[in-house]
Amino acid sequence: MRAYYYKEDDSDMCSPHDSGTPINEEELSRVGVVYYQIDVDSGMDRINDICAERNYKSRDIVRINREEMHELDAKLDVFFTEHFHEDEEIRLILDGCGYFDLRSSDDKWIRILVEKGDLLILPAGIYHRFTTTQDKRIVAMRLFKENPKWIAINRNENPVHNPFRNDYVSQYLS
Ligand code: KMT
Ligand code: NI
Repeated sequence: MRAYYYKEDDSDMCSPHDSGTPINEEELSRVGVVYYQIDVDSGMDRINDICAERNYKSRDIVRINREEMHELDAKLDVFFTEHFHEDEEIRLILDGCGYFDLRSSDDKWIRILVEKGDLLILPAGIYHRFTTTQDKRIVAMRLFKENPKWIAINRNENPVHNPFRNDYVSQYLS
């Protein structure tokens, strides 16, 4: 995992956009983001423990690559549209790399490079987006609590009136 402020430039979304200004785990925790490093080759014990502690009851695997994902570029455009969820977004990277971009407390983009062994937990209500690195290949385990509200609420110009977003704002941004 490596986090830094995102630099706006003309390169495509899958290029690094590295401003050179790093962000540490403590700063991430201030916007509610939790990170664990997992040794994914040494079995599932550690991940099972985290799931038990945090009440994650189900999981599945998403494989993003040109061969296995229908209309890969269209899917990536959807993932890269700024949104939030009413549940945590929990991803354990099993192979490949990707970028999670999320909003800092002053509404700048923070880019997080994730790779094998990174477990990233985005809190409910945080605005974020996802893309792969330029090779467009990543395998990730998605972890869920029971019955997650798995919709993406896209950002637009109007303020949202959503209790989950409001809870996030009052817990982390006020
Ligand atoms: C999401 O919700 O953005 C995804 O599932 C993207 C792939 S997870 C690395
Ligand atoms: Ni999301």
